[in-house]
Amino acid sequence: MRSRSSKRAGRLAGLSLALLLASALLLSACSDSGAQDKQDQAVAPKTEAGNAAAVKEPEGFAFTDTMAPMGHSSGVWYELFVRSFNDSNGDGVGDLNGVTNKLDYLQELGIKGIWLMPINPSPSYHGYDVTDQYAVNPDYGTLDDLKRLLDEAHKRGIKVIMDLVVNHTSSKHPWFLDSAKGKDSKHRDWYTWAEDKEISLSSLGPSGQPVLHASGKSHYLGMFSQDMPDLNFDNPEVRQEMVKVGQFWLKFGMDGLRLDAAKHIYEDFQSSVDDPQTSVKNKAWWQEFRQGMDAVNKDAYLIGEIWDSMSVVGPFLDHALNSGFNFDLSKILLDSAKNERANEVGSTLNRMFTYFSKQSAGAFVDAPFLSNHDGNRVMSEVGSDPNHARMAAAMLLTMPGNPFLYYGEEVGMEGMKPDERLREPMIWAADRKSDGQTTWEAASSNGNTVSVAEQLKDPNSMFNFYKKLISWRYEEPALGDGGIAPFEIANEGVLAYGRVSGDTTLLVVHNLTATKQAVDLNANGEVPFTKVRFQSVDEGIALQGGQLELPPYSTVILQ
Ligand SMILES: [Ca+2]
Ligand SMILES: [Ca+2]
Repeated sequence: MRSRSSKRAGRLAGLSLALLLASALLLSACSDSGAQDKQDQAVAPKTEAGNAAAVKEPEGFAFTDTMAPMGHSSGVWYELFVRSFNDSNGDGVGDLNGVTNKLDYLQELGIKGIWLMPINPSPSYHGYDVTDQYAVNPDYGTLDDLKRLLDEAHKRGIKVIMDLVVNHTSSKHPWFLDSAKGKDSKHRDWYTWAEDKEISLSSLGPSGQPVLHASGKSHYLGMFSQDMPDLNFDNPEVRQEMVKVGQFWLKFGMDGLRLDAAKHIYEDFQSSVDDPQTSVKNKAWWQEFRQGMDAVNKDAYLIGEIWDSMSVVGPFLDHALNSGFNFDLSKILLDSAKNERANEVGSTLNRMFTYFSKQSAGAFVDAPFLSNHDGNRVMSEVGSDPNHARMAAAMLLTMPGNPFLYYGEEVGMEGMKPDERLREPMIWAADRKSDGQTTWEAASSNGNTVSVAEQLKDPNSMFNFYKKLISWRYEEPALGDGGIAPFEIANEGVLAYGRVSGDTTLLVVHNLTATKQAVDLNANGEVPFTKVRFQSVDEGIALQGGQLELPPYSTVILQ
């Protein structure tokens, strides 16, 4: 997977070649997108005004000629499942006041933004099937509690966004109950009925799953499940209503929205996956939504779940969403940590960001993450090896953009599929009956997890490791805002990449392995890095004349 150029000339020429290749690859990868998109991708990026424009580098050394412009990072974010996080009233169910009570904890970790998983009323434990978009789940508290959470978060410099489930509702939502009454009901066309639209009952979903569900003598579309009927976005009333919902929460004080299943607005059937109209219609809808949100708050942060490759994500960043979660990157980082193998992170991201920058006119902000509520927890995914979990974190937290943590990741919580095991109670104290501990379900994957209270006291804990790495990003803004460039090292166990912003050029080097590694940074030409700016371990890192020594499982940032 990892290509290496042994000659310095190869590295220097690498960028323009990489750009050409990227354009060619994108052209073939995006054969379904519109002609304008194709044209955009074929054009090499210009040095536009931005925070990562042309870089002055010492003579004889160059990462890249240009870095694709991108928007500013707002810091490290934290995805939080309210039901499992912290309980304020002793009923064992996490709630909004419980989150408020832990804002000081999140501030100490260095969190600048919280993503609240669904907080609307819902019949399910997870809440992704909403019955009222304008209310708060009574299990979690009241609108007043939410207001207080927002006020207290803002006092601490923490932004709050919430999950907005736009693609579908609960099958118990009053709109759907009305729609199901019959062809003359007011909300009939708010959902997709196979018989009304002459859709074949043998139609399958994007991954070949059944998506048409019986209701009386009719069948409705529910892409995810029969409990989650898809809203019909061809109906202008639906579009207006969902814009109104988004505006309601921004006016309420939310700093933005995490948009669930963003690509499934129009990707409903197997036949929609390859239909160019799917991408065109998705983009048009999210641009309309963006305009609606801009009317209330131009700074609203919109981040979408587009669980797909970069060629699918790109169009969503065109005057629509600020960010798409980087699903491709999470796989690469976890694989590198787990297998102690350096993958092509720098070149892959450089190519990806060139494309995203073009699509977004330089405005996109990447959203890297390791895991979320839909995937195995990091610690479990890397074989319960804390060294691997730390290296995954060290890679994540030296990536451009807004890194997202999943609650409990910072204390090494475990959990493998099924979903319930990924969403277990946060472990606050050694005494599992302490104040705030949620008990709505057993934390059965986390019997051995060292609690937050214990980790706060231990300078070598996973929590304090995360805290240290997060603090680097605020000391050196280039880690958040800068571009990324590949740096070749002829050692499979050592991953390196450049981070570049304005006049700042950094080299991040990770030893992913259990053994000491010595690397010659000058192997392909002399490098200008003379100073250790940050290091993840207290001892064992040495830099002299381009010779770098790295102890096992360590990260260093050179300048
Ligand atoms: Ca409670
Ligand atoms: Ca849909």
